[in-house]
Amino acid sequence: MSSFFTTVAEPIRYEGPDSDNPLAFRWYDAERVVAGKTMAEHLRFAVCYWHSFAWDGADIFGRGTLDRPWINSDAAPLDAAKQKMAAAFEFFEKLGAPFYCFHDVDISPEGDTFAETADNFAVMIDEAEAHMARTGTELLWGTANLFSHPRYMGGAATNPDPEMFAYAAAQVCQCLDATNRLNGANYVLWGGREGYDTMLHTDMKRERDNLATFLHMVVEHKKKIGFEGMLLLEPKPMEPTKHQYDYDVAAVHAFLQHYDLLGELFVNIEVNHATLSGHDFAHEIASAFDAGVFGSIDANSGDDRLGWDLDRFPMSTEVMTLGMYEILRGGGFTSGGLNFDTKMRRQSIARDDLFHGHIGAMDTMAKSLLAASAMLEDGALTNLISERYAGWDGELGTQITGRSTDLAALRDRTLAGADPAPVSGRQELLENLVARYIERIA
Ligand code: XUL
Ligand code: CO
Repeated sequence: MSSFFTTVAEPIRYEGPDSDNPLAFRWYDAERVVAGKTMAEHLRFAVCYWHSFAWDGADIFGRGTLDRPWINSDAAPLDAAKQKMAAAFEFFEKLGAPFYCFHDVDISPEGDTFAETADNFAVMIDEAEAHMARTGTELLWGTANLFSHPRYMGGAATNPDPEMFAYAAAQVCQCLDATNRLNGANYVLWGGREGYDTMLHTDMKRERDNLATFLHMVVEHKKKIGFEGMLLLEPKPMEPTKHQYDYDVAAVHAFLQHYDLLGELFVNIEVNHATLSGHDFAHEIASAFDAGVFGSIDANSGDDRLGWDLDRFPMSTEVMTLGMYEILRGGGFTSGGLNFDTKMRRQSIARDDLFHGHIGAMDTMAKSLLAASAMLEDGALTNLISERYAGWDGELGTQITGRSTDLAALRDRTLAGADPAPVSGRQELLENLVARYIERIA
């Protein structure tokens, strides 16, 4: 058993909104039933390995600030990886997060050759399996890091060199097998550098075709090994590249349609990526349900003034309520969940800061669930939306949608004097209504 988080002696418990204990949940009560399911079943929280344990706070201007002794450690790489994993599982257990997520390179050191990397990975998958059995923590998803190594500077599946495509395929094959062995609920493919920095050296059609071929190979392998989880693409418009092919949910949906991949791949929507693409989080969720590609969520937030993927903890109940509302309206998660793709600020260097970040985020999501489910149950918004579109169920509406009229007939009708009166959209009233649902959470 690791004792890295020594200042947090007890598992975090629910103490209710009146608690002043910063190491307690005020809203997340795992067993509380909301709209027929427990909060734990609705929210399916996961902690991400990369920001929490594989990153020491280094940014483009300065070296690491966080206390992560296994990074740059003198210990043998596998020993350091085991120390990191023990601390990670200590954290998952004390926080009471039911799931975690990892990239292959987060949990296991890379060797000098792929064979050596694969051996290390096998050791660490055994180690993860033992920790999971001991603690009951489950894997929400695994993924391969196809963007950090210099070989991927020009992309992985979209690399101009097929050798890099092949290397990426090897990595995904290993990681999908491991995710399957660990009973992962899903497998994620974020297109780290699947895009371009400049069109001057880019054959975009070839790159998109190759990406589709890669994804078809992943689908085939998934079927071959009998992996039952969802395969998820994680849309992001830019950063690190200038333009990424998986720009947003709509672009991913069009890509899947074009390359005959619909029904095989779904989306993992990240809040900060939605912001970067110029969309609201709720918009991306609604688009995904509408297109039948909704999968899972990376819950985090950006910053109003910094246009970068900052991966802050989600702390806005206003934003998250509208997101949870769309998730509930769409039917909720199946195998997906809420992964905190979030990182500490560089100055948050106390070990227990990692708890404070996650506790606040879990409470925000629980509050948002309560507000959203009350809104949905009362039909507060749905009734107003039905009223707003009621004309489409009337005579004219059904004539238009049933195509029993045409452009000329509509002109004649208008010439004959039809002169519709506009009706208020009532946006402010509705915003106040949402605010009241948030105020009333109990
Ligand atoms: C990067 C990002 C990744 C994916 C997994 O912006 O979100 O961490 O979630 O590769
Ligand atoms: Co993410």
